[in-house]
Amino acid sequence: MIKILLFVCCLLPFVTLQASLKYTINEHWKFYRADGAGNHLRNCDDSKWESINIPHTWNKQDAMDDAPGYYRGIGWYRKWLYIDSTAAGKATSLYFDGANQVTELYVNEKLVGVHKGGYTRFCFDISQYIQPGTKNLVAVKVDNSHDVSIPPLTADFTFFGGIYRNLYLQVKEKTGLSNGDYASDGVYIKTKLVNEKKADIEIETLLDNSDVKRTVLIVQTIIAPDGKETGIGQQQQVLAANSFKTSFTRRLTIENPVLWSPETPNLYMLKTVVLDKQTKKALCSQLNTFGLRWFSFDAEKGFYLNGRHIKLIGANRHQCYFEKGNALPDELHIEDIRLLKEMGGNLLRISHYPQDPIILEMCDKLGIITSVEIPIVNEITETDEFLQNCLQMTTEMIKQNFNHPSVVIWAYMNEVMLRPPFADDSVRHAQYCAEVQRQATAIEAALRKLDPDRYTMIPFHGSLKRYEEAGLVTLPMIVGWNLYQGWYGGKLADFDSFLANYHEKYPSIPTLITEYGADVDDRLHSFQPERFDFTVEYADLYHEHYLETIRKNDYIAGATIWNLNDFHSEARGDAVPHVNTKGITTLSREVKNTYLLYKVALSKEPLVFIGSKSWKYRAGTDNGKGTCMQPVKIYSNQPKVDVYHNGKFFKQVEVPHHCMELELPFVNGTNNIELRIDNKTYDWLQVSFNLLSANVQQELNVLLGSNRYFEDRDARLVWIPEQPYKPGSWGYIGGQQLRPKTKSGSLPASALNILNTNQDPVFQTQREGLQAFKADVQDGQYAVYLYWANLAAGTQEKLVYNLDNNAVNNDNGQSLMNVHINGQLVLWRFSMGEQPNAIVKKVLVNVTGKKGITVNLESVQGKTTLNAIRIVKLN
Ligand code: GCB
Repeated sequence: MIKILLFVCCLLPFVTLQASLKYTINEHWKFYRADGAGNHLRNCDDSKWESINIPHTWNKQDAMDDAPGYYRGIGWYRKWLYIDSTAAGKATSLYFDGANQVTELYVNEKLVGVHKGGYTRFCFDISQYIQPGTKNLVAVKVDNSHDVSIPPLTADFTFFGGIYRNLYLQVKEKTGLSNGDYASDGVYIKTKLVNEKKADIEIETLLDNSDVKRTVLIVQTIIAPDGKETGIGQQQQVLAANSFKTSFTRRLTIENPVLWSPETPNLYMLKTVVLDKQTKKALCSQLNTFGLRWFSFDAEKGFYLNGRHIKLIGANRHQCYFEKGNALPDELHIEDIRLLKEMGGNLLRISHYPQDPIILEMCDKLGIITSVEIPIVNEITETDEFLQNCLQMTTEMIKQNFNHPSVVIWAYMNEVMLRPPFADDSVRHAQYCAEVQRQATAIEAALRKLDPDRYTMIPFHGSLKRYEEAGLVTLPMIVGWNLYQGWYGGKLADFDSFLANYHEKYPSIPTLITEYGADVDDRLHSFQPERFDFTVEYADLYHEHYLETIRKNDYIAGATIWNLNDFHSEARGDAVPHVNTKGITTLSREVKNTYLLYKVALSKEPLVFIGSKSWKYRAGTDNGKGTCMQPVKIYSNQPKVDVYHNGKFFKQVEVPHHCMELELPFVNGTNNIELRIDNKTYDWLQVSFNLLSANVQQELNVLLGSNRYFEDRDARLVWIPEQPYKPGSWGYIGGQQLRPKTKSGSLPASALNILNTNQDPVFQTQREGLQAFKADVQDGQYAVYLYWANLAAGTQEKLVYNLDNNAVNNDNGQSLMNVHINGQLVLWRFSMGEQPNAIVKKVLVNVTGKKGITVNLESVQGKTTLNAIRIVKLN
C-alpha cells in the first residue's frame, strides 16, 4: 500500500484535470413548433424558424391564455454545431438535462436515438455521426403529446414541451468513466455504514473503452471538507476492446468522519483520475461530491439524523416560474432552494418528478433533506409498456442522483388511487387495483435493489380505503399523506382526527405529511375568511392549524407544505386562472404571509414581521371618528412586540403562538406601521388607506355578492365587500349572494376563468335578484362602471383533484335585464352572453338635487345580476 501511495503521489502532479470537456450548447438554435418531413435534413430551409436559446419551452404563452388547452405536439430544434478537430478519435456525446417528453436526436441527417420521459437526464454518443473540424447539423424533435405509455398521464400541473433544461456537448477520450449507465456519471459512492467514529464506503466505478484493448490505472482520492486529501487508492484494470460499463468496486474507511446535516452540510469529494498504464497520460478525470450521515425513520418518534431527532418541515416544489414556464436559468432554481433554507425549512419533496440537477446540488450544499419521485400521478395505464417506462425512470432517477447526501427517500405513484377509472364496476375495479399493486410491487423492488440504503415512499390522498383496496399501505417503507381537510372539504380539525385514526390502525408505518395547503391570491383579503375564498386570511388560519398539529405529534416525522411556489396548472380557473396558488410564494417568488409564519416559527433568530406585506392599498368606511378599524397580522418568535402607528406608540402586544392579529385604527392616506422591541425597529410597512365617508366623496369600488377585499395592483385601487343600503350611505337593495353549488355544499366565489381580464376576482362574485344599488353621493358628475360576467357559463373543465368542489351546472338560462340609472334607461334587454366574459359598461351620470345615484335592475327574463360597481367622481 505504501508503495502504491508513493507512486500515485509522484504521478498526480503531472495529471491535468482537463482530460474531458463538457459545456453547454444552449445558444443559436432555430425552432419550429410543428412537425415536418425533412426537418432533420441539410436542405431544410429554417431561415423563417424562430431563433431561440435553451432552456426553452413552446408553451409559456398558450398555457396562460384564455383559450382552453395548450399545444401538445411536436417541435423541432436545429443548430449547426461546430465540433473542433481535436474531437477526432475521441468519444463525443450530447447530454440533455431534460426535454419534455419524447426526444429524437438526429446528427448530420441520421437518427442517433430516442428518449422517453420528460424529467430525467439522457445522453447520446454521437462519435460515429460527426465530422470534427466542421459544422455538424444537430436536429432534435421533441414531442409533448399525451402518450398513454409514459407517465404522467394527468396531473395538476402543466406539461410544458421543449428542451427546457441545459444541453451539453461532451468530448472525452475513448477510454474513461462511463456516461452510458442511464446518463449517470459512472461513479456510485455507497455510504454503507456511518457513525461518529468511522464511515465504511464502497465506490463502484464504471469504465467505457471504445478503443483497442487497454490497461488503465484508476486513481481515486478522497478530499475532506477541509480540503485535505484523506484517502487515496489506485487500481489497475484491463479493459477489453469496445467494452462498456466495466465495473469495479473499492472499499475504504474514513475515520472520524465529518458529518453532513442541515446545520453543517459538510461535503466530501472523490477525485477519480483514469490513466493509461503505459503512457501515464490522464484519460479522464472527475470530481464527485458526497456526504456522510446516517438516518432512520421511527414510526412513533419520527426522523433521526446522525442519531439526533429532527422534525422535518419544508415544502414541495414545482419547477416553473412567472412568464418562463418550466424553462428556467440555473439562478432561478438556486433561488428556490435559498428561499426554503432562509425560511428555516429542512425538507424538500421534489414533486412530482426529478428536477434540474442543480436542485439536489444546492440541497447538498445548503443542508436540505430531500425526497425525489418519478412522475406517476393520479393513475396508471395497465400495460407492460407503461410499467417498463416507469422502471426506466426509476433507474434513471436513482443512478443519476445516487451520490447526493441530501436524498433520503425515493418515491413513486402520487395519489395513484385518486379517481380509479372503473369505480362503478367492481370486477374491473378489482382488476385495476391488482394491476396498480403489480406495478407498485415491481417499482418498489427495483428501488430497493438499486439503492438498499434509502427509504421508499408512496404519497396517498386522504382515502385510506382506496389504498387498502390496492394493497399499497404496507408496500413502501414510508406512507406519505397529501391531506387537505379544511380546504377541499371538511374542517381543519379533521386533519388531526384523520391522522390519529390512521396511526392507530397502522402504528408501525412511519408517516410523513407530503402535502397540505390552501390556495391564496394575495390580492384577496377577507375578515370573514372561509375555505375556497382564496384569501390570505383563510390560508393563514389553515397553515397555523396544520403547523401546530404537525409539530406537536412525534409520530408525524415531518411535513412538506404544498407548495413552495405557485405553479402552472393550465386547466385551473380560480382567482388566478391556469395557476395553482397554494404556494407560500407567488409564481415570481414574492413571499406570502404563510411564508412569514413558517419563517418565524422555524427560525432560531429573533424575528418579527408585519403580515400582509403586499397589501399596500386598503379601504374601509369611516367609523365616525376619522378612522377605520382593521386587523393587521403580527408574526414573531419573541413574546412581546411594541406597535407604532404613524410614529406614535400604539400598543404592546403579546404573540403567543408566533402570530396574533391586532385591530389598528387606519386613517385616511398614509399609515406607517412599525414593530419594535426594546426600541429597535424589526419591521415596517406603509399602507395607503382610502377612508370612505358614509356618503362617498371620491370613489367607491364594491364587489357584489362578496365578503372579499381585492387589490387591483395595476391601478392601485381597492375593491371592498358589499353591504346593504342604509340612507346616507351606499349599498345593494334586495337579492342574494350567488354561491355556486358543488356536490357537497357551495363556494364563496365562482372558479370560472373570466375571459379577457387578469382581475378575475372582480368578476367572480355576483349578487342575483337585486333590485338596485344606491349611493347617496353629493351632487356632481360621476362615471359609473357596471361589471358583469356570466358565472353560469358551464365552460370550466371538471378537475379531479378538486374533489367535490367542482361547481355543478347552475345554468338558469339566459338572463335579460333593463338597467336604469336615476330613472333613465341606460341598458335595454342587456345580456351577459354565453361566455364568462369580462363586461364593463361605463355610464356618465350628472347628480343634481341631492338625489345621489340609484342603479335599478329590472328583469326581462331570468334573474337580475350585478358583479361589481365602481363609482368615480369626475367633478
Ligand atoms: C394534490 C396533488 C397535487 C395537487 C394538489 C392540489 O394532492 O398531489 O399535485 O396540485 O393536490 O393543489 O390540489
